[in-house]
Amino acid sequence: MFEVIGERINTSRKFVQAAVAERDAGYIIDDVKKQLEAGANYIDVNAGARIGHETEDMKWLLDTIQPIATVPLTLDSPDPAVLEMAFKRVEKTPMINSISLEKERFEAMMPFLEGKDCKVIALCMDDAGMPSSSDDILGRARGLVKELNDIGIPTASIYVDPLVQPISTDTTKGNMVLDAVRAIKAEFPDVHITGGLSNISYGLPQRKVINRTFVSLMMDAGMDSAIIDPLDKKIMATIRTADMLLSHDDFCMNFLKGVRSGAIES
Ligand code: THG
Repeated sequence: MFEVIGERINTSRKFVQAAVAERDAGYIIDDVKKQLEAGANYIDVNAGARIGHETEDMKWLLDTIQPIATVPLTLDSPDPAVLEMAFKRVEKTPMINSISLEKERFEAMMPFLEGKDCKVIALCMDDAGMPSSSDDILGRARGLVKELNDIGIPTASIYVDPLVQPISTDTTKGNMVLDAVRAIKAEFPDVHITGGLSNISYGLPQRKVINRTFVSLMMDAGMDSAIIDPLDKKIMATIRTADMLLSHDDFCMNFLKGVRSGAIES
């Protein structure tokens, strides 16, 4: 089944940033509970936006969320020192977000990841920047899978983020990432595909309809996870429906459950 990574606990969001600054635990707990009720399979925690405060903000967020976290957390930071601290504070096997092929980040992350029991999001980013073709994305995914396998992370624990890019300036960017996902899944059937989706619609109006149409195309290509707002009822309904149509929902049970609870409507 498709895995939803709830993206809302991120200090780049204005109200979350204010709640973190004021140490308003009630606001954070309420938000996480809503994401869990909406069906989040992971809760992403990103404390990167208050410069100079990431370690203490992450610590406080984790201590606030941990007691109510019925699902594992996605620890979202580029800094291995923050991740090391965070890793020690979580009870369930976390997902680490993320490693990339950028030299500095890669070299700092590898010793942190070696020997750890965790899932890992692997960004198809390197020092040349964003990938420029589907072959480029595939090549980077290949490099990341090999390096992570070499330090003992099994392919089934790797979540490749192919990096979605805007179609407003280049309409081939949709096909580029869709083709890459198909190629990655053909070569590594056990690998997961995840990522944010909203970049696809950057620069265009009515972004949400673009994002949710795109997620269903990505799911056909092999995407089985995404970092999204689970309180966006329409994208959640699209994901549940596409999962059923792709035969990932035995007896249509989750779809029917979603309809009965009112989460899915036409
Ligand atoms: N890949 C991976 N990790 C990621 C991303 C990704 N982590 C961060 C980000 N992208 C996903 N998380 C968020 C969290 C919040 C918002 C968007 C992405 C968000 N944005 C509002 C907007 O864009 O309009 C504005 C924020 C606000 O409320 O002020 O909410 O791609 N691996």
